[in-house]
Amino acid sequence: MGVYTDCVAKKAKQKQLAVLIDPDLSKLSKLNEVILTAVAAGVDMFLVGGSLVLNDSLDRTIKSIKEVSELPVVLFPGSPLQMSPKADAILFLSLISGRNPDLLIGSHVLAAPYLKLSGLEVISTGYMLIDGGVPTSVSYISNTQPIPASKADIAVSTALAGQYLGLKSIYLDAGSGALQHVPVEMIAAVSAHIHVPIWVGGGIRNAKQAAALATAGADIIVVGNAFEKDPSLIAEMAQAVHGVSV
Ligand code: 1GP
Repeated sequence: MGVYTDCVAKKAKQKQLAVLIDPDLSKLSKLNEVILTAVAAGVDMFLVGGSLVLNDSLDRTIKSIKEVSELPVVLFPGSPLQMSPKADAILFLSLISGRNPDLLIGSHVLAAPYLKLSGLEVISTGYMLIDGGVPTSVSYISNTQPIPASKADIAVSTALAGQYLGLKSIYLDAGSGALQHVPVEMIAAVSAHIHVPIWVGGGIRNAKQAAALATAGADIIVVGNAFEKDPSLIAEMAQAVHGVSV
């Protein structure tokens, strides 16, 4: 069964928790601690990627995960350079909240032949940047404006457009280290209008927030920074997310 098929099947049964590992930020000792704690906590998958990956840490990170876990490893690339056939799947992100043609289709054209050869499962994903109260790396590097946090209607229209274009999932991201995560009201509004799986990440710091977002309609909660700082949060966050009824 592919990662996406698994996601869709689980969508009807259980909310999911994905641990985001930024290969550049993860010191080796902390990386192993995060991976082992996540596996023990029963998380659903690992996402690997970041705005900048400055060395060969991508392959090393995937290898470290694969050594101790059979969980899916999904690339969450900040650029077309962040591809590795060692992963299981890739979120093929189109930045639909922005109007930068390179990030809507240009980089995808460059990446497509590599993806074909790589054997990676490709999950087309409408990536939506939502204002999290602080300028983010994604906003700066992509040269795009986030959707204002108060504009749930714009988020709904954008997500719907992405679904109508055939994108297989939608990712609402307040950006790594956001002051405020994506508003619960926005997730509820988007989830009421689309049927594809919804990923939500950026600035989620505790189990209460994760559960509230999952209850509002997020299918997969993505957490990076908070786990990097305190891996002991992973178990309670996994329990909270898995405990939300669907
Ligand atoms: C960022 O959604 C991810 O793209 C996760 O953000 O690192 O703030 O958890 P955090």
